[in-house]
Amino acid sequence: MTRLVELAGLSLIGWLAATAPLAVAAQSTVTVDIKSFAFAPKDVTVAPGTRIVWTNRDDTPHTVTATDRTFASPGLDTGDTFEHTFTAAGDFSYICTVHPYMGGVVHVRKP
Ligand SMILES: [Cu+2]
Repeated sequence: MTRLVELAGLSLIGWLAATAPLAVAAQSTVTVDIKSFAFAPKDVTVAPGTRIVWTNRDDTPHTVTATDRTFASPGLDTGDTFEHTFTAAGDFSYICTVHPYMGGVVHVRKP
């Protein structure tokens, strides 16, 4: 009988392990590199709730600054990252304030 309870306990743990990651996997992450004075990729299309992580791969400081200022990074040195989670659908353009010719767009679309 004890053996049966142990087996039941193990299967419950297995069930929790199998289902718990699904519950926390709702937020996905997309990465954008900042390199050679450009955002790569320049355009990304994501679902609402997606987190975007930008990483500066240049030896020059850059920023990630929304043109409507809804998000704005500090100056990012080499290897620094900035992240923003997009909750609402829409098109969100951004630039680097140090080099305003550097631009990118995040398209947030419901799947
Ligand atoms: Cu820049």
